[in-house]
Amino acid sequence: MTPNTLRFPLQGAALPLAAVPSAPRFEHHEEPLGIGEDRPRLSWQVATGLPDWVQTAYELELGPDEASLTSYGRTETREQLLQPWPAPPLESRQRVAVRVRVWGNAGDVPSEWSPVAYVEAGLLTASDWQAAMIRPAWDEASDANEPAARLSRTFEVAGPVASARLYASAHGVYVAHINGRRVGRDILTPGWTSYHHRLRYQSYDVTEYLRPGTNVIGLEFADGWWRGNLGFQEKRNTYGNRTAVIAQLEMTDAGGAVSVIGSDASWLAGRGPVLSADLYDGETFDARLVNRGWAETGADTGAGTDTLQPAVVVDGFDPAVLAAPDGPPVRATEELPVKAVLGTPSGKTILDFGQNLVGRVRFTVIGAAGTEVVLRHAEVLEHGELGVRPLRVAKQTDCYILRGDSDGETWEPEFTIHGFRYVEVSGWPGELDPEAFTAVVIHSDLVRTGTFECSDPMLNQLHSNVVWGMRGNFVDVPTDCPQRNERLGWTGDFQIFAATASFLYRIPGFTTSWLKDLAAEQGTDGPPPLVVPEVVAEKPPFPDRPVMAAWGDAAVLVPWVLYQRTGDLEFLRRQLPGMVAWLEAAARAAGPEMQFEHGFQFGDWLDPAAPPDSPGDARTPWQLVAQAYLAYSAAVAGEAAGLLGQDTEAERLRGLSARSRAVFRKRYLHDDGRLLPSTQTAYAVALRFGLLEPAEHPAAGARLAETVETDGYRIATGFVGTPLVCDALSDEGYTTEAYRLLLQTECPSWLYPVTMGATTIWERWDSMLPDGSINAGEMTSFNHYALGAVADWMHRSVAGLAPAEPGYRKLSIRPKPGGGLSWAAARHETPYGEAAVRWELAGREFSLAVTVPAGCTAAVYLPDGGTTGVEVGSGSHSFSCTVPLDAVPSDAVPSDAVPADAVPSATADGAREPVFLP
Ligand code: RAM
Repeated sequence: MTPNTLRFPLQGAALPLAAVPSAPRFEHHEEPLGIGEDRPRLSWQVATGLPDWVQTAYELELGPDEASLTSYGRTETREQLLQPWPAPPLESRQRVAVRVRVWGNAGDVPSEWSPVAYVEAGLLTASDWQAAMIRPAWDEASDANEPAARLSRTFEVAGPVASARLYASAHGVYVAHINGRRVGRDILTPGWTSYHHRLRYQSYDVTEYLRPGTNVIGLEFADGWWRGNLGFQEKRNTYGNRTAVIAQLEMTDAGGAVSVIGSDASWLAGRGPVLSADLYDGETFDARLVNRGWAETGADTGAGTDTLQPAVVVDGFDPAVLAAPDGPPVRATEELPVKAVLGTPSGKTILDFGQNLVGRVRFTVIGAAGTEVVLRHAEVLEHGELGVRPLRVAKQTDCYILRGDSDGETWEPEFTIHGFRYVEVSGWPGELDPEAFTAVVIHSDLVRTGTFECSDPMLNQLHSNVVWGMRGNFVDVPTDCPQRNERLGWTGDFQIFAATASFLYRIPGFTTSWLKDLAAEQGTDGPPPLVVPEVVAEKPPFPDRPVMAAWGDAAVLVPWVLYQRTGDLEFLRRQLPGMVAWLEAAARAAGPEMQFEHGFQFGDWLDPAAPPDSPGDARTPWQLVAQAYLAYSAAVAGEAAGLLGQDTEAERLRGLSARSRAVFRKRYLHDDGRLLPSTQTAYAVALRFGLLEPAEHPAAGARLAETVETDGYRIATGFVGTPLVCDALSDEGYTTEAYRLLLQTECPSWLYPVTMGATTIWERWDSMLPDGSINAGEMTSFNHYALGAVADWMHRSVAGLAPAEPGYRKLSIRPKPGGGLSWAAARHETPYGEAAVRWELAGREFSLAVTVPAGCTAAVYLPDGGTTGVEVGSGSHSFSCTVPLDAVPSDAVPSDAVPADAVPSATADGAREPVFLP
C-alpha cells in the first residue's frame, strides 16, 4: 500500500555539499514498465547543499543493464527536465538501464553518477499481440448486471523461468490470477478511457508467479464502464453488451527462449462467485462458489471443470486500439478503521468511518454458510438514517454470502467502488465488532506533491477536504462526483480544478491520458464533449457537442495549466489542434458579431442564487461568461501557438481574443468603469482574464470589493466566478476582503460546510442545510472537488508559493498574510525538487523561510508594501520585514500602535500570477 504522505525523495536531513542527481524519470511515468513511448524523455532532480546551484551540462549513460552502460556524451544545458532520448528508439519489450551525471555552476567537476533507473517498453505495435480478445460463448442479458466471468487455461512450464511478463486488457474490468495469486495491486483495470479510441493494457512482471510444471492463468472480469450502469441517463451497454479479455503471457527461460501463452478459443469460460458487480450498484459475492469457474491444475482448486465451456474469439477486435498507460493505475492507498458504531431511529446499525471517502469496505466474519451480510453505503446521515437520496439510482450496496468457515472469512469486493462515510450493516451474524471492518481508500495512485498548513484549524480542515475531494474523484479519470449515477469526466470541473490538483499530486501522466481522450473524442472540428470519456451526448438535454464556455475551454486551459506546472510543451503541442477547433466552434456560436446571444450554456453554474432545480439560473448571464472565456482562452491558445513557433496561428488566435474582448467591453463595461451586471463573477473574469486595461483595474477592484461587501462576504459566484474571486481581490490589493470571504462561516461560504462537519468539498454550498436535512436539488453531492479550487489561491497567495516560469524553474514567493493568521506554510515537490515556504507573523514582525530547489531561482516579494522582488537562487533563505497595518491580525496589535503612514496604497503592484494569464 502506498502511504498517502508526501515523499520528497531527495530531501534528507543534511544536503551534501555536492550535486547528487536522482535516478532519471521517463516521461511522466511513476513505474516505467510497459511504457508506450519508444523515445521517452528523461528528467532528473538534483539535491545539493551548494547555494545557487544551476546545472551547466549533463551526461547520460544507457545500456541493457548496469554492467554495460554506454555514454551518450556531454550535453551543455541547464535543462534537467524532459531531455531527449539519446539512443536508438526502444523496441517492444526492450529494457534499458539509464543513469545521469551533471555539472553545475560550482566548478567543472562532474557529480557522482545517479542511481540507475530501468525503463521497459510495452508492446509498441499491434502485431506484437498474438493473443485474441475472447469471451464466454453463453448468452447474456443486456439489461442487468451479469455475474463476473472467468476465462482461464492451464499450461506447462518446462523449467525455471528467468523472466515473464503478462500483458492484459479487457472490455469491462478485470483482475488476472496466476496459480491462485492475484496479479499486482491494480484495481478496476484497464481503467476508463475512450475505449473505441484507446483501450489501455497493463504490463506486469510475473516472473515470481510461475513454477516448473503445470500452471494456470485466468482473468476474472465484470461489467465496469464497458457495459455496466454509466451516467445520469440510466444507460447500460455504453461500449458494448459483451465483456471480454485479452491476455498475453510471455516467458523467457535462462537460455533466452521465449514461450507465449495468449488468450484464444482454447481457454475455458466459467462463472465464479461474483454474482453481480456494478460500479454504481455494488457487488454480490457468494463465497460458497469461491473456486468455481477456473480451469484446474489438478490439485488446488477442487471446483470441477464440468461447468466450464470453451471461449469464443471476439470478432473484429483490432489490437491497434490497445495503448500503454500514461499515468498510474487505480489502487488502494490507505485504510481507515471504524470511528463509531451508530444505532438509527429505525433500529439499523451504521458504521461511521469519520471521513467521506471513495473505496470499499473489507470485513472478516464468522457465521453459518448461506448467511447474507449486506452493506449499504452513503456519504451522509439524514435524521439519523442513511442519507441515500443524493445517490439517485445508484445502489452502492454490497452483499456477501458466507461459506461458513469457522475460522472466519474475509471479503472485500473487487469490481465496484463507492463514495461513503457511513455504512449500514444488515444480516451480521452475532454481535458486530467494529474492528472487523476496514474502509479501503481507492483512487489513482498519484504521488502526493503538495501540502498546506496554517494557524487556522478551519482552513486546515478546508484544505483537507479539498485533498479528500480530489482523492475521491481522481479515479482514473477526473470525475465530478464519486457516489451517484454520474461519476463522469466533466470537462468544466477539471478545468477549474487542474491548477489545484497539479499542486497537490503529480498529475501529468494522469492528465496526459485524459487529454488524449479529449482530443480523440473532439477530433479536429467542433467543441470537445461535455464529459470525457464521452457518454452523455445524443440524448436531451445534451445535444451532440454543444458550445459550453468554461467546459469546452478545458481543451485550452487544462493543457495550459499542465504546461505551466511542468514545463512540458508537449501538452500544448498535442492539444493545439483541439484548442483551435474549440475556439473556432465558440466563435461560430457567437455569430458574425462575435457576440453570444441565444441558446443555453451552463454559465456560472450553481450560483447560490440559482434555484435548486435550475442551477444555470445565475445572477451573471451565461453570455457574459462565454464572451469572457472566448477572449481569455483565445489569448492563451495564441500564446501556446507562439511557444510552438506557429506564428500565423498565434496572430489569428490573438485577433480572435481581441475581438471577443472588444465585444465584452462594449457590452458589459460602462463609462463609469462599472460592469453591468455588477456581479462578483463579472468583475472576477474581467480582472483575471485580462479584459480590462491596467488603468481600469483599480476602479474595477474597488467595485468588486464593494460588491463582495454588499453580498455580505458570502459566496455569490458559481463554478466560473468562485475559483477566481479571491485572486481578483488580492491582485488589486483587497487581500483583507479575500480573507473575509475565505473565512466566512455563514452559508454560502467555503467554511460553512466545515462548520457542518464536512470532510470533503460539496457540490452545493448548502448540500446539507443548517437543520441537518439534505438539499432537495437533484444534484446534491457531498464530494465534488470543483469548488475546492480556492486551495490554489491558498497555496499561491496565503502561503505564497507559485510558479513564475513553466515547471517552477523560477518560483514566485509572494505571501499575502491576513485573516488573522499567525503562520502559514506550503510545500511542493516541483519537477526540480522540493520548494517550501513558511511564514510567521508576530505582531507586525513578519518572518519568512523559503526553500528553492536546485536548478531554480525565486523572486521573493515581502508583504512590506514594497513592489519589487528579491531574486534568490537555490537553497534555503530567510527574510523578515515589518508589515503594514492591514495585514496584522486585528487582535494582535492595538490599532494605535501603528502609525497611519504605514498603511500602503491599496494595490501592491497589480502584478498577477502567471498561472492564469498568458
Ligand atoms: C453536474 C455535474 C458537474 C457539472 C455539470 C454541468 O451534473 O455534477 O459538476 O459540471 O453538472
